[in-house]
Amino acid sequence: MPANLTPDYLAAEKRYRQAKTDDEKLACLEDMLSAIPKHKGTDKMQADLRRRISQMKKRASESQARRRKGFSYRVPKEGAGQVVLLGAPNVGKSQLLVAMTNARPDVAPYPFTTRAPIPGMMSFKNCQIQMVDIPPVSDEHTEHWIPEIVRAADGVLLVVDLGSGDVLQQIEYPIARLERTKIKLVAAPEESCPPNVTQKKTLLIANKADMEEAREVFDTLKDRYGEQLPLIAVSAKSGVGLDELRHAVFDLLEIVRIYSKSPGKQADMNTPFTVPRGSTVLNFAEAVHKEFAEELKFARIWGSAKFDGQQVTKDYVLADGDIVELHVSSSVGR
Ligand SMILES: Nc1nc2c(ncn2[C@@H]2O[C@H](COP(=O)(O)OP(=O)(O)OP(=O)(O)O)[C@@H](O)[C@H]2O)c(=O)[nH]1
Ligand SMILES: [Mg+2]
Repeated sequence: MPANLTPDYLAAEKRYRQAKTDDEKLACLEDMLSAIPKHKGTDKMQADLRRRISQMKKRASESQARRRKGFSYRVPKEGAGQVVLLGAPNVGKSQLLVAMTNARPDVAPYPFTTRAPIPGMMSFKNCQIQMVDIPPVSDEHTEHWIPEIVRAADGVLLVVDLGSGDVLQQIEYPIARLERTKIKLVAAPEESCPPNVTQKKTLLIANKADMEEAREVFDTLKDRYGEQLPLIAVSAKSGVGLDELRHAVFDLLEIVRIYSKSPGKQADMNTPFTVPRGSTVLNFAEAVHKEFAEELKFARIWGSAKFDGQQVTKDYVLADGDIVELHVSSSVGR
């Protein structure tokens, strides 16, 4: 039986995809459930929505309980991917979060300013990417939970200070500290790495490029680490290099943006889905909705296909920016 989803439902689903916080997501899921037509054709979708609402409520009450006990250091992932700002004290991690995202952590000219993880969202190419600022890693003191935050992230920005005299130590110490917990910071996953070691894709961010001595220190850094990790010079204060950094973060996540289109309608080019690079039409359908994947017959593609609107099979590999029109055996989603 066709699902005949209403404009109200589709609008709520779109708001859900744009929602940044768990509270917003929960409100959208509840709107979707109240707007979905109640008949047999939508039974599975209704059950799925109820399950997601109850999971979201459970998560909210768990995090409330954790907040009552103290702050929670786990940062639930939001958006297209999560990267963590790792580094020695006072290198400008929090200033970078301010420069790149909507978050407003404390920034101060003394070490150990940041005491808890602070997430922010970076908008780039119509995607929302989560950046998490954390307390410093230092031989004086390192919060014991930092390795777990790094392990859970999709990537690491290892930040150093081009204005300081100990830039090599600012790299060596965090690398060694994480190695003790079997985390290796890498440019790209290495096949030779033992299976019990977690590899984390990392960018080396040389901050404070506006400082007088920065050029010279950057050259030293390039000689020593340029081959090992991708190196980007930035100034969180002046904005130099931040555009290159946004591109590099997007690339690090290895995602592609796919725009969904309904038959006979224009695609919404403001809110792409993001799926891992190499995803097929079927993987994309799964990301849109389980029902679409189950009922998928074929798709039409605008973008990477030979001609606009070309019909492709489920195993077609999508490219960044593709517009996809999913065709399903019932009229789910029309
Ligand atoms: N000149 C210059 N100063 C910067 C830059 N980025 C940060 N700073 C300054 O460096 C100091 C430390 O910045 P924070 O962002 O608080 O450093 P942090 O790495 O978060 O420090 P902790 O939270 O203590 O680990 C502040 O005085 C900032 O204003 C930059 O690009 N250029
Ligand atoms: Mg800080």
